[in-house]
Amino acid sequence: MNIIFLRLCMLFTLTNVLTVAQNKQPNILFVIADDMSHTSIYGHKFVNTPNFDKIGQQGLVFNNMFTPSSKCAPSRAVILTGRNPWQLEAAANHQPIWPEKFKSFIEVLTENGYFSGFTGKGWNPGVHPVGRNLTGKEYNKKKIDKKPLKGVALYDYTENFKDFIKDRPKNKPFFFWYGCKEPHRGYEYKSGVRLGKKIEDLKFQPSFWPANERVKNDILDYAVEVEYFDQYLGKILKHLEKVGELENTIIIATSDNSMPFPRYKGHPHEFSTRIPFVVSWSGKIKKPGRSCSEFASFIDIAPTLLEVSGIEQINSGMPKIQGKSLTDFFNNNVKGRNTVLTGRERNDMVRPNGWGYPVRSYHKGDYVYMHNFEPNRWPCGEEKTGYRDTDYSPTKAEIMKLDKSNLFHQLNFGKRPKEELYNIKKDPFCMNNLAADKKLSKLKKKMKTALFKELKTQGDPRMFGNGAIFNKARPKRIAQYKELVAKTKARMLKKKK
Ligand SMILES: [Ca+2]
Repeated sequence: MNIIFLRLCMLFTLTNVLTVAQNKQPNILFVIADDMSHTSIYGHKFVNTPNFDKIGQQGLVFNNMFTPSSKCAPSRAVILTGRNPWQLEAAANHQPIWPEKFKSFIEVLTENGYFSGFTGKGWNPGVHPVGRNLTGKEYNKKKIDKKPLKGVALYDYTENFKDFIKDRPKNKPFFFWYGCKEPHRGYEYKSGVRLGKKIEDLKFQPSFWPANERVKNDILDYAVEVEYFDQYLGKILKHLEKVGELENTIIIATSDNSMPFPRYKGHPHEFSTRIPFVVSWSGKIKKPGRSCSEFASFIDIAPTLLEVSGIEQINSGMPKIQGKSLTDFFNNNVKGRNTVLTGRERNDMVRPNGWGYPVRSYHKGDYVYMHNFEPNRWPCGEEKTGYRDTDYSPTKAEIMKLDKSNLFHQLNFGKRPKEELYNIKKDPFCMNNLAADKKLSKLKKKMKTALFKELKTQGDPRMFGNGAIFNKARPKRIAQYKELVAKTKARMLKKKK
């Protein structure tokens, strides 16, 4: 009797220990590059990213992860809130004032016992709410002595991570945001070739850029900054292992938006909104090493990280999250993820009256339907702004040299029709707009109806005639349009002389 009682007691204790161990909140390492479209795990041979790839090899590779807006501030706002840009008021735009009502999931983690911090770039650029840390405490004191590439930032991401780990209370789980500033521009021209890359080996060449030497060099200069990001990732992972926390850490590695090149960053096409995304979590991912092709969105990140840390959304104080936790991917049990919505509002201030370039897109199967709400506006801004809604670059300069009737010029800077429809499988660079194709008119109508229906459900102001609210901005920001036009004019005059 006594023995049975003792055994029962032991079993009870053991079960309790197991439950506690199973419920231990994991650490979270969130890795976010700035303007990166390529890593070698996706088969892009012109970059070598062994550390990023290793996370995917030990976990999951997402083939169809989308940011709903391919520009820094709105994309990061989506990550933090789990809401689509059109559900974020001013934060749909670039460089906004953060609306007070939106709490970030990292603030919620911190309230629930996490020790949270970031290095590099957190949520930016924009005006932060006073007294709040949207991505945790800043760790940016450590700088490098000498830049190995002229275009990189001075942050020593690894040393800052080490400082964070030193400060961490041992009894608390942590959240850390490695916000690498690379491969954001500017680049050191011909640094790719200087570091051993070969122009003749480069296979990546979108069909809407000239395939000349200057453009190819620009791509290789971007490639070495991608690798710079990856090298720091490797050092951070090594330190995580050294302090014995690798096993209990869920790692997500991605980028905020696509590469800073014409028709990519800031733009709404499929190749521009689809972002590299890998996750690892020791022992918690079924059949690790898989890649998944179901659709997912950056709105799914916040609910995932709340779920894995055992926090109920309803108790988070966050406005309703639109995304859905990615744990079904971890459990190899994905159902019903066959569509995704993307779009954009205002990026750079390149139009009068605070106007943006509103777009919403619906991705399903091999097709994407895109709705341009204001086809009379210029997607990159007018010529007199220098098409500023695309970052300056050697590639951009090469295209601007061309005649305006040239197809490259039109595709990169020209106006777009109200509707665009592409078959991504046959036409990955979206060169052939099928919106006027009679054979596809039924499909187009179906996709548009589904898109608008879903946007209405999500409360998109554009669906209720209130799109003008996205034009609002602080006076200082509105004034940037006139300043930009004046600056561009002065630059043109100087060039002529
Ligand atoms: Ca960015």
